[in-house]
Amino acid sequence: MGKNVTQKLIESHLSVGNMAPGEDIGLKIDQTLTQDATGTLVMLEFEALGLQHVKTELSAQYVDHNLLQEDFKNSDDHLFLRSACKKFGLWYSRPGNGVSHPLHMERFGVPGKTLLGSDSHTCAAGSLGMLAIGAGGLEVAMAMAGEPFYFKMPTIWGVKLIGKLPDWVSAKDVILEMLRRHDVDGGLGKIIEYYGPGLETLSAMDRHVIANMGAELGATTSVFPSDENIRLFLKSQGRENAYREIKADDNAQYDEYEEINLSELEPLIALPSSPGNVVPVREVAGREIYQAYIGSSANPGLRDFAMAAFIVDGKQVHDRVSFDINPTSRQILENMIESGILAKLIHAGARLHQAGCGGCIGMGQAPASGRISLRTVPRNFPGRSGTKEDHVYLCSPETAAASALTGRITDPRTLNIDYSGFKTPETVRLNTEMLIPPAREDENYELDKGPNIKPLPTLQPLPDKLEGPVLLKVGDDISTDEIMPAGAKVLPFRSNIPEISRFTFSQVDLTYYERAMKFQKQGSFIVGGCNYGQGSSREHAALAPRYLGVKAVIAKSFARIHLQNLSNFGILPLIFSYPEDWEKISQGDILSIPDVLNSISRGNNITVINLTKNESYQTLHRMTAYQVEMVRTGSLINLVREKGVEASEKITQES
Ligand code: MIC
Repeated sequence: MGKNVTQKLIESHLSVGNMAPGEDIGLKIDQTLTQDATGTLVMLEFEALGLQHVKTELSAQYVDHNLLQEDFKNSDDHLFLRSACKKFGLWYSRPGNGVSHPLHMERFGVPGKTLLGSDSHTCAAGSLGMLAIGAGGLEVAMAMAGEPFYFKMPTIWGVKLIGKLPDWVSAKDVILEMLRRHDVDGGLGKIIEYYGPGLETLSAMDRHVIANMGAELGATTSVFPSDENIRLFLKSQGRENAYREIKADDNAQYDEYEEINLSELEPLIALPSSPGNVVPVREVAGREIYQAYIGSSANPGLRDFAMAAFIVDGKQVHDRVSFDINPTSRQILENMIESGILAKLIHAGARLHQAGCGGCIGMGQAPASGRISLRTVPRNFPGRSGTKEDHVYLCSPETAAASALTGRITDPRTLNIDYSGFKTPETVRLNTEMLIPPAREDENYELDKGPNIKPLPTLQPLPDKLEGPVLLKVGDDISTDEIMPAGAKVLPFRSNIPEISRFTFSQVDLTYYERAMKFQKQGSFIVGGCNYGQGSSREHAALAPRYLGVKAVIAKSFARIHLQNLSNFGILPLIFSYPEDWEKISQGDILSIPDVLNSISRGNNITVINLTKNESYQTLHRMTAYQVEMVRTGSLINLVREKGVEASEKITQES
């Protein structure tokens, strides 16, 4: 039987297991990506694991998230990362060079390679025919040390694209259509592979838009073939020699099938406060807006800015609207300048921000209270914009720019502008100056640690018996933004766990930190609904609760990256065998799991006793033998210290 692109990518990197869905597999990782907001922890972990130098083909560290420098903290982090790159042998992308995902695609992406990144949108590089996966920082640190990446072989979901996008409809509407159909958990346990004749009309950057937001579907990653459009993209970046064709065989099969007729799509928009709340723009047209925001890894391409410029050219945006332009890379900014795109935007009233993630993670540009903000970013989880009860809608650059003009949500088709489209340029102006290559022999280089950079907390092994209160009970789809917010106030503490832990669950319950501190020694539980921990890869959403004493999270289901982060930091992730038991537990109930150490090694069934209600519940753990050992020893770091960096191979072979 012929192979699809995903199978080809996995097979060529398989180091443990076999490719049957549900099997535990290990993959060789060729490249890693880290960004500053997660990278400081990755470098501290690399150091704590006693590792010396990266062993990948290429590892790149970007500084794109924490760019506002209100005091020394973020700037100290930048210098720390610079020193870690010199010491451990990574590329360093300087602050202001831009967002990791489009930059990685432009400068380092190679069809056929694997990429592991400590950012959930690492999957964007699937646009180039790479297998690119977002993961927790500890796994990225292990991959930097040359260790395989372990995960359960997903099912492969073939999405056939036919037809051609109509005028005013663009790649963002394709991924919004996927979210409209399948919501934020529709991709759990799946790799999405796009194929079919519709691909011909989608440029590499269009594919980036679609692959990037596969993260919002909960998918392990998204994959595109590497074809002529990829060759043209790499050529325009001066890297045609990196091109290699990778296509599915003619008789390739998929585990699941779906079809999207591009010709039938229309402008779509995700309503607050979930990327899965998608409706046609026309259904909400006319609502008054405060902000129109263009940029981020979800719409990073020159075309996205060019289309916005085309719409506002020679006009003025509405005087209520903050029209925020966030160039995604310095190179794109230079091309915007050279082609006149920037002048058109600025003239029309745009507010220009530095190249980076900016308002997408609440690093400035917070919207006015109770007002609508239209953004081309990938996420609109509650409060993520920095405004507590925000109203963020996700849409294409076309819809955002059209709405900026009228001051109301506007379907771009109704402006009656003659559509010109965008022709992807064959050559672009390159800027590689702010990417600093790895130094060769700098193992003695001192890590530059400012006063806010604190050592990782020591995590104790799992005790024999867990007993403590349910400190918080939450519903479905709780995102890591709700567990541990991002934003300008919190992000500067990413390298200081005791301080950042003060913000744990602050979006949901302001009393959580105080209450948790009382049980820090004894331990406590969290009860969650479906898809617990969706969204980002931030380890802080596991490490901070752990620091506050959380011993187990019992949920109906978990998001992939967060589930792994929990076991990496020694929190027991348990799944209700009977989801209706969620109803029976109340916040404040005292739960107990006696003989927990033996129970998790013996099998998958764990009984949780509710001492307050005199009931018991059946739960399951789906951990591998390797993960059980992490939880037993207290964390992956403890395990590696006990058994060496090859712990995974030893344990997997023994089990
Ligand atoms: C995000 O979009 O949520 C982030 C901020 O990029 C995160 C990483 C982080 O929390 O630092 C992600 O997507 O993993």
